[in-house]
Amino acid sequence: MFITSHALLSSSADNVYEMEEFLKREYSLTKPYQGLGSSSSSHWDLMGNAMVTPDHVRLTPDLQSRQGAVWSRIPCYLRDWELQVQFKVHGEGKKNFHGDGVAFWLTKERMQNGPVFGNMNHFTGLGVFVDTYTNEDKNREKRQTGTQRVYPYVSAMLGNGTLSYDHERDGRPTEIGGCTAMVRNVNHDTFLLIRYIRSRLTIMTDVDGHREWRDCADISGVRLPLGFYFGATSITGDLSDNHDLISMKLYELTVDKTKEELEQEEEEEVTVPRVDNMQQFIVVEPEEGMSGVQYAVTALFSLMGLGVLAAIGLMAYGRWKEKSRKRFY
Ligand SMILES: [Ca+2]
Repeated sequence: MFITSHALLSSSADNVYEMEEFLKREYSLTKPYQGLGSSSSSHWDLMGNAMVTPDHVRLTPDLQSRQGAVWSRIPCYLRDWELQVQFKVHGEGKKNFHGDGVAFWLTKERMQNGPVFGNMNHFTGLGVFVDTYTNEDKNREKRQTGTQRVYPYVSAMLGNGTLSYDHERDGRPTEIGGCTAMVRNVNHDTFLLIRYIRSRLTIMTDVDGHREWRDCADISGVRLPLGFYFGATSITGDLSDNHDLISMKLYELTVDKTKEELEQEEEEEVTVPRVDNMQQFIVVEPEEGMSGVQYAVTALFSLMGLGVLAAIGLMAYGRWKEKSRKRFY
């Protein structure tokens, strides 16, 4: 695979500016957010409680029951791209008393209110969630996995219009990849990178102030239709936080493709998002339960153990019987 050196350079946050020539301004949202929310010349729409300040777009303030969003007005027809997001989550709430997080989208639908981080459920396309509040029943998780996932947690979901985001389980049944990312109330800048090359979705984070991308998720065979919209949304409920979007920068990635590959792309026009390997829709929780083989081996040893116990029991019974006979005669 060949991608331009500029694209490779983007693996380091320090080299962000090396890629300026590939920056697609029509899909990017950067300071000073010219005309956003008012002017018809803006490429973005503002929604709900979202507010523009000189330094950021505040999707929600640190107040209960708010939701806000920004949505691109222009459908994206780029096949290979990289989205670099700078954002900030901060608030007064103590640990575990803040929420709910922020989400970044590339979807067929736009400007919809809803329960999935401020966007509609049953969406069509890609959602990348920065979930700051654990809804999953902690006892159940501990019982099932022996461990507990640490939040904030970044996760990706590919919606096909019918898949439902399970809020009570933090979207685990539909998660295709993710990682922990300590993004809240930190003094340094926090970034998220979503890269889509050759149907491979890579997510990286830069949240610990080292200015280095860290692997978060890597899923191949992700089929996304063209013509979807980028967006960012956020929601607060009983618990709240400031969810600030500082920038969304979209870069076009130049990928050298063979003639066959190009022809295939043309022929196999994707209309509904999907992941080739459906196994990837299953949440990987290695500690959970036992695999088939483990189960069989365990069952075998259990049976053997029972057999040995039974043999010992029979022998003991036999001897006891013999003894009691001896006592009688
Ligand atoms: Ca959650």
